[in-house]
Amino acid sequence: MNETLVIIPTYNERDNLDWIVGRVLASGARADVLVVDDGSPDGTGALADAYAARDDRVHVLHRTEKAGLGAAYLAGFDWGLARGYDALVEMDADGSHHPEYLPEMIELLADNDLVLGSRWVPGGAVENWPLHRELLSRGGSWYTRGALGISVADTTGGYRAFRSSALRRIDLEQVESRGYCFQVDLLWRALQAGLRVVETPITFTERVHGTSKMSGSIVRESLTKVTLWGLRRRGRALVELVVRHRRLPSVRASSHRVRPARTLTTH
Ligand SMILES: Nc1nc2c(ncn2[C@@H]2O[C@H](COP(=O)(O)OP(=O)(O)O)[C@@H](O)[C@H]2O)c(=O)[nH]1
Ligand SMILES: [Mg+2]
Repeated sequence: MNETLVIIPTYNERDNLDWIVGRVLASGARADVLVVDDGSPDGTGALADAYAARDDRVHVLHRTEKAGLGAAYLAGFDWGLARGYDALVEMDADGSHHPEYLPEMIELLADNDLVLGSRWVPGGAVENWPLHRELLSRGGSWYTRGALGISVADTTGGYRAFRSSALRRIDLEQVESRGYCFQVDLLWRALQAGLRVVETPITFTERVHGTSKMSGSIVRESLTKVTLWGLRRRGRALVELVVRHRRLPSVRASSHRVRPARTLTTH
């Protein structure tokens, strides 16, 4: 078994599947692949089974219905952690995340817990993306940074490598997001858990085959959740401030008692 598992969630990706799996296997990353298919009506699951039958580095997890990107990844993480992989990688099926970056990302895991493929750091880029998607992505990262008080440039990207031991430090059962907001959710939890997170520049290329599953409800879920987490964070900060203030008088009272002793020792 290879030490790295690349998890590829699929929903109606039949024209992309063989191509993306082949590129991962040829990337030089010595990785296994897990396709997590949500019962795609276009037969992606059957294509993945056929690949798995001819190459034992390829595995397939079939789920019965379209339950969102986050739910698919959580199932994939469970699968990979149960089998003892050292590193788990998230990758879209549509070719937007170039498998050729894998060796470099996995190498970065030597000193980090989570490596984010980032479009919005110097050296990062997007190709063939409609302007409205770029604005949504840049705007989403900007809003998330402000709401959560974090300095990550690309908070919503979906090309990531996790050290398994670090992923185990996050309570994955608590992850509530099911849609694309899952990416921000997991990043936020990773940072709160004190994981060492690093961004590495990637070029993201918009898909050529098939259609995007991005939807208004996915955007709404993200906006609502990030706003809520941001408010909770500010609420917690406020509570801490109040508690610290209320402690101040007692600190002053105790220093009262300390002072005579100090006077004695200095004379
Ligand atoms: N298993 C599963 N995969 C999904 C689901 N929604 C999206 N995906 C996959 O997630 C990846 C990213 O989706 P895509 O539609 O390309 O999103 P975009 O790049 O933001 O437009 C692709 O591999 C999709 O097939 C889902 O509900 N279940
Ligand atoms: Mg895509």
